[in-house]
Amino acid sequence: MKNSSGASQGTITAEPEPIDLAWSTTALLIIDMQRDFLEPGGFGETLGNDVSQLARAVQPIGAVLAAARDIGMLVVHTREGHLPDLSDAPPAKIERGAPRSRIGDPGPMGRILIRGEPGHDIISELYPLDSEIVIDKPGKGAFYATEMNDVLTKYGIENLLVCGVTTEVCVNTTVREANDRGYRCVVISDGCASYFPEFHEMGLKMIKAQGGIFGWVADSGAVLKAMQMETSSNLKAGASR
Ligand code: C5J
Repeated sequence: MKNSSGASQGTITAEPEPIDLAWSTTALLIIDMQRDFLEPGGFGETLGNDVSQLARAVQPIGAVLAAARDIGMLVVHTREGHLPDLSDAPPAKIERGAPRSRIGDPGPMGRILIRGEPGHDIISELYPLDSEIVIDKPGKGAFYATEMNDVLTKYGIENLLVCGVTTEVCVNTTVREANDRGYRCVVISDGCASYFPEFHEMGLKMIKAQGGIFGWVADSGAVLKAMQMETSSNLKAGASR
């Protein structure tokens, strides 16, 4: 479907209301689908979490990622982590709580939450293509101390399809700041997960409440339906990236 300026767009059935998105100004943003959060022995587990809670988001993200690749949509992956010398890790973050191991300590997947270690990498099912953008972030939000806004601006991005982990931490922090920066965010409900199912539910409710105070929420089926009405040739023909 084309909008009034001739750009390919789709309508996503979302809450609190449907939203029309032009695909050429939309990016898929996949937050922190890293081994450190999803696999035993990583950062998430050292905090006492049941990491199996996050597995349910992998298949829905994989389906949307495949559709995004098919239509040539910009894909951005993020990874939370720190430099090996921990110079970008505030003591307040490292010292917090009583985890089994702290950030920077050795673990079965290398040093916990450290860039370049196996645990910091993205899970194999969602591994980025060389052509996709990977942004390393030291914080929970994807804009703090990163090149995120410059990258999105460079590609003319106005809308974000957001998924990843965890719903109430890195996804919510990122969406809140993206919203303040003027991006329309559609959060993919089943493409997000939390160690705490009730926080996942509330995290999504907080985004879509009050007329969509931070953005929209749609499930992967609704996003895929809107994207699959686009043909690869439509977007690829108009794409300059
Ligand atoms: C957390 C994240 N939960 N990616 N990080 O520490 O949500």
